Amino acid sequence: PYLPLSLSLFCSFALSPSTSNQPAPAQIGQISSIVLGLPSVKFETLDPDSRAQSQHDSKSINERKGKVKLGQLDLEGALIARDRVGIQDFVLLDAHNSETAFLDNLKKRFTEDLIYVSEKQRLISGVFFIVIESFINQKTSPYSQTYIGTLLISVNPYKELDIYNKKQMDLYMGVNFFELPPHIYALADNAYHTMLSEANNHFILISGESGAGKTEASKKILQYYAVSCPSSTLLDTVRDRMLMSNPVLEAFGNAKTMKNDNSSRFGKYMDIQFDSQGDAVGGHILSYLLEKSRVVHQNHGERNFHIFYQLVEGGEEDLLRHLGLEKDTKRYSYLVQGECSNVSSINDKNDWKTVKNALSVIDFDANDIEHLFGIIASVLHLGNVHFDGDTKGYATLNSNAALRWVSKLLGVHVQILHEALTFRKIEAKSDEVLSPFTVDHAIYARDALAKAIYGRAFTWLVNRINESLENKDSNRKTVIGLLDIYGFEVFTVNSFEQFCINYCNEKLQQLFIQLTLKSEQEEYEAEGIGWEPVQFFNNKIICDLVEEKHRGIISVLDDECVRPGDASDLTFLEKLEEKMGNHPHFVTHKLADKKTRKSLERGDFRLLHYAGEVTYCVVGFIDKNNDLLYKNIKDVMRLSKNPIIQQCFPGTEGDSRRRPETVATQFKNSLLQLTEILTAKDAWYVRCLKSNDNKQTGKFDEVLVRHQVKYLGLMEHLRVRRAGFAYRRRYEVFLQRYKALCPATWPHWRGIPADGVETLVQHLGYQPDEYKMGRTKIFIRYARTLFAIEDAFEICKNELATRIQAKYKGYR
Ligand code: AOV
Ligand code: MG
Repeated sequence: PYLPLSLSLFCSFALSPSTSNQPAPAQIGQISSIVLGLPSVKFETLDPDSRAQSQHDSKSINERKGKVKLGQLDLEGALIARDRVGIQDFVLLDAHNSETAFLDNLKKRFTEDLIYVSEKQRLISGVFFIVIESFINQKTSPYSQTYIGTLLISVNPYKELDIYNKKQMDLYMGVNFFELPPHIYALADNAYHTMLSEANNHFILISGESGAGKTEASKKILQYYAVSCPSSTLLDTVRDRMLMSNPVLEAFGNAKTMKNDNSSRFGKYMDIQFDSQGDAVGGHILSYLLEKSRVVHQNHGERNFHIFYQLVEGGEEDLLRHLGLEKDTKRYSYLVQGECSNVSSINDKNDWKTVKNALSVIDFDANDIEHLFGIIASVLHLGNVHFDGDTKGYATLNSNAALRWVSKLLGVHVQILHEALTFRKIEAKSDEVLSPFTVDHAIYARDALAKAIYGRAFTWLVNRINESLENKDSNRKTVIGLLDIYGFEVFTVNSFEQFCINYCNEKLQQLFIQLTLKSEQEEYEAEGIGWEPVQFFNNKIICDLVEEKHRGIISVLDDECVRPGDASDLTFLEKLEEKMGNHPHFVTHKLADKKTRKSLERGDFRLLHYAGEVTYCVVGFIDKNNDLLYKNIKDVMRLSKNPIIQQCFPGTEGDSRRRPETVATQFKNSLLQLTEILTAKDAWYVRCLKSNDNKQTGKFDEVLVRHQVKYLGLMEHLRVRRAGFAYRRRYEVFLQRYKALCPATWPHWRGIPADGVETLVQHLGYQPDEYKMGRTKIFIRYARTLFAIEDAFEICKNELATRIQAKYKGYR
């Protein structure tokens, strides 16, 4: 409905003046020369007493030169400083295609606590233009974007930097990406303003390996929106809830691993919804495959999910008594396997307070909290249910105390629970037969129940948070989606969980390649632009290896999961060997050459991922993929008096005769949906790099960073960016916007639009290397070129406005 109005507004505004109002070419030249000089050094010209003072980049410069003044371009000083602090816009690196220059620059900046580097090719266009363009130029393919998404690189400093505060937020608010040093706030702010002006949806893809800083980056972005978007009392509630969802989900979904003390063990995609005024009005979270196995087993040096320790360490005495818990994590079997309950970087007591407070902000009442922590405590008690073998080797309960607590907290009858954990119910014709469990079977059933309870409670929690973030107002909303998922990880022993996590990272890398390297180059080709292709490693081959229908690893695994008879982890491995044979990214002990064989066990398979080799141990693949819970245990849970458990185990579950989808297939499908969600939006990328493997402050491990730069495809991205075009527009759209800048195209161009554009850019004095004429679009190489023409357009518009105002003055 607003489109015709905007169109007519624009037309009446732009079409009324005469041609004499255009800025002369000299004026445009002047503007472009100012702009041309600035991109890499502009920040160095800021006033040390105002904006620049709190900037790290500018601080170093001020210390060095001490005489930089606002508006004065002290180029010499800026360049000296630039040598020391590196270049913030990596597209402008002098020794462009060199990986070493790229790394040197990262290191130089890292040493100065400048952890961000970005490209500054993106421009924000006026709203009228965008509205008209979306009217004329409907998107035809999901990848046909006007810009490749902007990319920000960050290197984990492993120390608190004083660059995340209100003062810094204020500094970046509404400022063009060009104008200040790169920062996560700059990216957040530009995504926000582009979303507002273009009235479309965006997403920020945060990627990098485990411990690289993705979760921290996503929190900073969310905080930025919470603090800097316009505010009203009502919306403050939504905003607080959005912010507070973070500590809650981290408590339940993060854990200490060998890579990261606060490692995300689930994937998270969060839509932040904004109304047309730019107010954050709601949110929605999608969660991906929680690593449930951690509930019952942790490797040495790792912990269970934070919430268990927070509850035991921080829980109030009354609460603990009510839950039957003791204030000692060592008393719980599910918490002691990693032998590292206490971690110096984690304060469970304080975190408990934060989580409790957060839950109340999210609108959890006392009942919710009682039932939720009842479940958490029941898992701990369940871990302490131990079994002995009777004379026939069947499982008997070692002591009833723990089981009684489980039954109390879950609101199920103790005897029925006891039976479900020690017998399996087999339905034979019209009869039911109870078959006793061996000790191993009973342990398996107990652990399966603990995982199911925790996993389902986690899903319930996400749904409950979503209810509290929901915006029921049906007004038009646009969203910025934030994706923070578990990063690529390689441990000493890698299992089904790492397989899923690393597959997910392959998919995200594939998306990045599709959206930046591939479609970009394909567009140049389609438009007939002379283009020297930039070669890159396309990891589609690995994605296919994992997910292809009937042939991929997941498909082979699923087949083995349903095959009656002797199916086992080892037969799964044999099937893989048959199917994958000589795939270049797959190897096993049997298939390997003599040299490689030494590093592989017989039960392993190795994948050559985009980010490196990972050896997976097949033990547990079938079980974890099936994720079975005995029917009688489900039946018991359905009788629970705990309202959360009732919702988690609905009566209707299992009614269908169809076999439920396996874990890997569900995950594959959810990633497919995620890709669809993302490709319908405009992209912004944060690529997080890990500075070293020891979480050490200030250490820049060149080998490690170089490896990440390589596998993330950053050099290839840079090459496409340098040789490519910052901006492209269909001829008719470009002409429509800028025609007032040339007498020959104003007020109407009678010929074909491409000729009109050629005439226009000739008039503006564009040099041949600045642009290319494609089949349907003009391609402009440098952002600065467009920056100049935009400035000229602004001047032109302002002059017109002044004239119109002068003309109609006195009419009232
Ligand atoms: P991740 O999300 O990428 O790993 P995190 O965001 O949890 O990694 O970062 C790991 C740790 O690095 C944090 O706990 C901080 O100590 C430190 N860190 C990261 N970014 C910053 C920053 N900008 N400033 C200061 N310290 C930082 V994983 O969730 O494991 O893939 O599954
Ligand atoms: Mg994380």
